[in-house]
Amino acid sequence: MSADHRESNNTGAIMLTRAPASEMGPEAILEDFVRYFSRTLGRRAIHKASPFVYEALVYAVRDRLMDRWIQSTVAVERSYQRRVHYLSLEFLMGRLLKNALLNLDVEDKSEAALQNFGVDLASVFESEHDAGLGNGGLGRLAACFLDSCATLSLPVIGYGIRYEYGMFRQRIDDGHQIEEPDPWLRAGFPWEIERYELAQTVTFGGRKEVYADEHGNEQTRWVDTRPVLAVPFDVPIPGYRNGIVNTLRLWSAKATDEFNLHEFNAGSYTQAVAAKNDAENITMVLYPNDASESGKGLRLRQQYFLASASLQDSLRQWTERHGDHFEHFAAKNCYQLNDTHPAIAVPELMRLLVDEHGLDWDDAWVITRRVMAYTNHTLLPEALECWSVEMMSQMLPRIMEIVYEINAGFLAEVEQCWPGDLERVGRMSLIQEGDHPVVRMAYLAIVGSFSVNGVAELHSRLLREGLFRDFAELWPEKFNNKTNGVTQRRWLAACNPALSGLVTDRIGDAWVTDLERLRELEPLADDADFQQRWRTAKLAGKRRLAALVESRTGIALHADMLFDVQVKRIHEYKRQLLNCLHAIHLYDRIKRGEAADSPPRAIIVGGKAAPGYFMAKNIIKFINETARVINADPDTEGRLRLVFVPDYNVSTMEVICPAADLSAQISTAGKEASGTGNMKFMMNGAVTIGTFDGANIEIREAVGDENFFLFGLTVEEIEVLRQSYDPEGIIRGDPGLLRVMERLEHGDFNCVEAGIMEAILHAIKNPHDPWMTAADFRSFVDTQRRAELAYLDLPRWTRMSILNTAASGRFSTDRTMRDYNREIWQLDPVEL
Ligand code: 26Q
Repeated sequence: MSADHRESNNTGAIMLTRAPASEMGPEAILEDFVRYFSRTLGRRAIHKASPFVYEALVYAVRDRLMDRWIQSTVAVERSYQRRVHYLSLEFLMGRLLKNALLNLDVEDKSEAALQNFGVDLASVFESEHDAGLGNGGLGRLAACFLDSCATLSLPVIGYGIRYEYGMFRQRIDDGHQIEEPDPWLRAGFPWEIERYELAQTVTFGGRKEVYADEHGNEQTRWVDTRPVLAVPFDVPIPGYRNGIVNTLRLWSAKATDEFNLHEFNAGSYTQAVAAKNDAENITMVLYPNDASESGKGLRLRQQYFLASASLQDSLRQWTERHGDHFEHFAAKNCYQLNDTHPAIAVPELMRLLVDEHGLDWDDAWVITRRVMAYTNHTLLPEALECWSVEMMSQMLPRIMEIVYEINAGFLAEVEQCWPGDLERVGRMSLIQEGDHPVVRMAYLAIVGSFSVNGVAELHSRLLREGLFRDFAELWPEKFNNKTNGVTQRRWLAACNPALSGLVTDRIGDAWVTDLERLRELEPLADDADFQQRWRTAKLAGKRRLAALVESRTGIALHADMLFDVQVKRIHEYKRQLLNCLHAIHLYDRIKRGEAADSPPRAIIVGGKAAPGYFMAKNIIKFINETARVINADPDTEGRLRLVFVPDYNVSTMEVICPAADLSAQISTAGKEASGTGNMKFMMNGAVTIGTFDGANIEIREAVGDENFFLFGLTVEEIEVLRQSYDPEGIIRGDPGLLRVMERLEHGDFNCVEAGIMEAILHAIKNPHDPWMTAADFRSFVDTQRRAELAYLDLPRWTRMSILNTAASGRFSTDRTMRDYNREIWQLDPVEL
């Protein structure tokens, strides 16, 4: 090994500063691949269906990341630069191989290497299991952020949980959603590296004991605590062709040896084993975002486990260098909290600084408030996290004590600002009093941080004016907006070879790291030859989706149909119900012989319902029953299809988004924080039919009103109408909606199961329907009509499609990360 690969440190160890570099040529990749396949994995038969082909290729690719990974890590350590720790309970990574090959620029070489065995790379990609460590938008956003930070050379480390079971897999059985576990680690996860030597201990429970220290001073300590070991598994995050590899560090829970021994010595072997299970259960399963799951103790344990392990890990790195001197800590560290899920990091950092590192409360509080930053992802008041004081006191007594102390100091600040305003003090308290007092985690996050951001302009404004109004009045400077984005490396370059190939052919490939360059497509929007190629590329995407739909549902779609797509988690506020009512309306038109001038249309819906969300599961059943009737009616042949795509996930979206013509973003105004699927569709040339909500507004601004189908009430109109909302009156006054309701009541789409149709009908007719589905029906139907007429005019539609892609530059997470960096993080790029 050459001398520049090593150096000694003060422990006498020889430190590797770089791993031996692996060659990037096809021959070298081939050689490594074969060696891993035969010598490491011990397999002989190389064929298309072998899972070991995937595994051996990952090892060969990982070797090629390793050198850069070490160098990137060393560069950050050496330069002593400021870093960001992105704390998130979810990282919805999906598959990693294709993106790693793209970012390393070795896709063609790997393809060539495998060709020697008659194995095509595409089938190897398909054999990779999704890393489904997230529910939806929030989790996928974290994954896109990591890709962009690595590409921008920003020193950001992701901290998350290595769940044994990711997001459940969805099966549709007789129209119902059935959840199945996702044992994604069963065949191993070849990207990760276990770093047992960096394990941390996280402690739960315990009680306070007062004792006298060596000077006779009264001190407190915590005894009878239950320790759990947090073992990190590192996943490499390569930047796009820039030599940077960042880290995603996922924590896994293991019972500690002391713990077991303690129980064992007390004579209870079975209790010791049960306790081991208890500890290791912490990272067993990802919670599906679920109203019925809120308040569950295991979820709080997950949150604390992540927060404590991650903070300890970063404090370990600090004290290794600086000892217990924290003067410059806040200048060099920032923790971005992905929603309130990891917000318990606020009191935990206080505990670590005060109890473990001997700082004064006031010094520790100054530091904490300078390092924490909080991102909010929801406007639904019922979705704001609260934890019962009783549970927190039991599970984390010292943390609860610290929350009380933070609250006391904070309420004194409020009192000083608004003397005598007791109502305000009650409103703003971190503790909501009552029979069952709870800790309001969002307030804790706001009080304990220097930055609070929403994820789209409208959302951030509504946070300031509504949900967090009191706090925005107190600290206007804390509140800011960071509009979401998506990474174009995955969501255009990798998932849509036809369209991205065409784009690169015309304007070069600079858009891959500078998405605003897509604007250069604008002059081509009316170019007949380019339009023809554009349509051909879109058709390729549509054929691919048609094949996927046929294989999963047996339903055949034609690529010339208008692909009208709504995929996202199933939730009432997202109004999949409204979409289904429109499908029934179109069916009704066909049955009445009124639809002769409509283009053939495929309405494609997909998404998972939280297992305990009764109404969301009803909606899935309702869509499937409606689809069954529509698709079986010979009158709809070649004209209308309604499909529910089972098991919507990241890799399914990679097939869906290139195929969409129309992107349905139809949430009740003021309810969707941002949306990010809307951006993936736009980037791939879909036109949006959308409400005045979330990032739809910014999408419309970017592309222009003539290339966007806006419909529905605004936030203000919704709030006014709510006072006098009369859905039955609306139904009576709208012959189209009336016919749809009559068909439903008449049992045309009868769900045999009792209660489902009743629940659907009641939801629509309820004057207190929070989502006001009936209110937007007419506007939605009329706007859908405008959209289908536009689709019939091929040059016009193609122009709109091109202009949507061309205007999508703003919605790259590269831009989002630059915004975070400029206004919150202030990081310097890593220099190798
Ligand atoms: C709550 C309680 C118990 C267990 C889990 C949860 C839980 C889990 C996940 C609550 C919420 C989530 C996820 C929320 C989410 O994905 N929000 C979406 O975030 C996107 C990224 O900012 C936005 O674009 C979407 O508008 C927003 O809905």
